[in-house]
Amino acid sequence: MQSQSTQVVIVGGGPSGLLLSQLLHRAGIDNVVLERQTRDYVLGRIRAGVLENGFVDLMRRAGVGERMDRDGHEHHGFHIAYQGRLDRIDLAGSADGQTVMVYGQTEVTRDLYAARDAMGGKIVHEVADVALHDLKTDRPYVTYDLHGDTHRIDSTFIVGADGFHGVSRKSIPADVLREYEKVYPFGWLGVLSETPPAAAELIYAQHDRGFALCSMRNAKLSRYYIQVPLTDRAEDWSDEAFWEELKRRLPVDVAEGMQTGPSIEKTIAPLRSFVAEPMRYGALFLAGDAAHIVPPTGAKGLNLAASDIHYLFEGLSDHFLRGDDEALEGYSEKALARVWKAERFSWWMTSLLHQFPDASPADLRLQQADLEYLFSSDAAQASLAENYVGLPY
Ligand code: RFL
Ligand code: PHB
Repeated sequence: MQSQSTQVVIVGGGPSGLLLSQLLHRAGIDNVVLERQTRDYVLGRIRAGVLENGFVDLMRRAGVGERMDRDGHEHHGFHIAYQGRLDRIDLAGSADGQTVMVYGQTEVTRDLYAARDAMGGKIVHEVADVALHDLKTDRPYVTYDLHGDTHRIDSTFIVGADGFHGVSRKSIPADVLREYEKVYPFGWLGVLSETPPAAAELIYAQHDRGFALCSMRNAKLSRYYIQVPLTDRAEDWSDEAFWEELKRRLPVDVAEGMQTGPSIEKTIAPLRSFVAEPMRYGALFLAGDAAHIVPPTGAKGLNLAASDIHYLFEGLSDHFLRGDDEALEGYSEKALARVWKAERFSWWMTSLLHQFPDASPADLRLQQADLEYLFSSDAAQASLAENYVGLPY
């Protein structure tokens, strides 16, 4: 067994883990990131595309904002299409001038890896059988296998940033952990294509055939999603079938004007609302998808990971640099208060825009009234905008 020690072990080298690692390192706090996959695998995941201001600020604070500020696109609004109409949510006008940044999770992760490399950050890839030990003591440790050898790292704290399927949350005893879950009866089929975006701003479409979303990564790269039954398989959807179905769900002029091309990625993601409480167990702190999942409709998943990391970084730096544990003690409560509000928003936006297979005629009329209310009320639009740009930390 090979042993080492550090101040914080971070399980998971996705955006949450890497961002925390970078912030801690810059504050002089030693840490090691353990990642199950290869770097190429992590960078191959096409996920989030819309960043809140809070995330953007945190990237800058971590010294990794340069490429994002240069290549990211600030969006002042987005569209909602329904019943042949295309209405705009004016984010900047409704939410005190606040906007969002369109910059892909792949690029965020790439920038974070580059920054970690430049500072000599310790990231161990392809670890297997990660196990957390003695979490209720002040001498916790982590063991893992790497290429057949067993390793041990002793630390003061362990951060579980290992996503929904990670080992960290499962290390909290069942009689301590409370899990809240809502599974939706559909998924999103997503396609990435090297074509110009259908429109300058995102379009969320509510349609009798199901939800659709037109998003983008840059002027030459588009990202589209359509709601599909959970029984569908991505490989059964040809590119032609995807484009045809997408266009049927969009306003005619958008559909007629858009460019299509070969897909360079095509996957189906199930939709789920999930929260695990508490987000701390002894020396273990959960962050990001390890603790909570939102359906992607409000673009909140990665952004919630960022607010967790913000609170956790404050707590850990106060502990190590000032000997003050107040922020760390309050981490779970503070993070969860913001998490539940984002859960509410993502559930609401999902309910507003999707077709639910078991919806009654009354449900459909209520959904329609919700949309009509939204576009007849400045207050309702301001509420949507306030949540979309991100509630304050
Ligand atoms: P991740 O990205 O899942 O990273 C966790 C990492 O932990 C590793 N891991 C382990 N490592 C060691 N030992 C183990 N036992 C391990 N088990 C797992 C994994 O390999 C992985 O590298 O979680 P993190 O860092 O918390 O980041 C969360 C975000 O990835 C996620 O919330 C977003 O992608 C959600 N999301 C969106 N969020 C937004 O804010 N805006 C969006 O526009 C948006 N769009 C989306 C999305 C997610 C989507 N999918 C596919 C779920 C669109 C989609 C389609
Ligand atoms: C994306 O571009 O991948 C994206 C954008 C907005 C969402 C979800 C995903 O709500």
